[in-house]
Amino acid sequence: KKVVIKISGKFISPLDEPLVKEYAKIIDELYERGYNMAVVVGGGSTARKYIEHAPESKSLKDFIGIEAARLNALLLSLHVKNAIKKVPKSVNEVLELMSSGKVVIAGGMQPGQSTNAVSLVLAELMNADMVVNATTVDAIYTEPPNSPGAKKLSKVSYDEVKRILESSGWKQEPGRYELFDALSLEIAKRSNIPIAVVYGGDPSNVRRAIVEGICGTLVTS
Ligand code: U5P
Repeated sequence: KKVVIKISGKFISPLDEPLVKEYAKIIDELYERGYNMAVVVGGGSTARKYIEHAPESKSLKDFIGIEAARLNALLLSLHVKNAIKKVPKSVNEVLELMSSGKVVIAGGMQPGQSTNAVSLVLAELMNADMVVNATTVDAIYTEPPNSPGAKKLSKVSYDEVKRILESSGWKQEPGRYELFDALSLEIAKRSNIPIAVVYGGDPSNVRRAIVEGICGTLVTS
């Protein structure tokens, strides 16, 4: 089984080493059980801080966010026994590193998107069965999770996720691509790649999604 794991930078950062180690353990365990994996790590609060202090150009802000995500990715890769200790900067490098059979751990790639888009591109490149998105919410809701009428969705379409995000003021801005960026949903849709949304604060949710198929929300066509 081939999977891409996208982990929010909120959970992979120098601010919480025990959690980084827990993720590393689970990735090694899945690798040793025969799963073929790529991992993408977000920029978290480090990226947001750098973005805040970068010059007023969206691409420059994205650019510094990319580097922050790469640094978090490198941190994780150093803790994962079966990972390549090099963070790819392009599709070219991703393909090269993937041919090693080890776990490739990526951060950002290019401006105009978030690490979510990177995870879907990697999923296409390796023909993955699914993407697990370990994020800051446990599921996708009909409205923003903290609003009173919000209902949890166990399954939702790519188009519906887009509608939900748009109705809550979705922005494609550096450091503020909420939950999914637009590109990630486009790529998931064109290649029909299911995305399992789970709460990333507990790494065992990732294992559960991959091994048992249990997740907060499954996004499909
Ligand atoms: N970013 C990009 N391109 C990428 C990945 C990330 O421009 O391929 C930038 C965005 O500004 C993003 C930030 O908000 O780095 C941190 O990534 P993320 O944690 O939002 O996914």
